[in-house]
Amino acid sequence: MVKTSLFSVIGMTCSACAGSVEKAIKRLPGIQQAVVDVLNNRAQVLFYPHFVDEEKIRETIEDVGFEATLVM
Ligand code: 9UX
Repeated sequence: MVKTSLFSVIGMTCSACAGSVEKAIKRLPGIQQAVVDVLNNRAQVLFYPHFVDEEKIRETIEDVGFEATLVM
């Protein structure tokens, strides 16, 4: 079963920022899709909970250099 989570991502100033966040998320196991919206400071992620969880995704976004919080 795929789960969908929405994160707030603060600090992205260009589309390359969004691209690097997307790329980092997609490198994790269990990610089906990641869409990062620089204009709205959001990342929507579809993932398989058996392989990865929200906190791991959140930490991965932070590792790229942005402040991430789980919205829903
Ligand atoms: Mo370009 Mo976005 O260095 O921070 S990737 S502005």
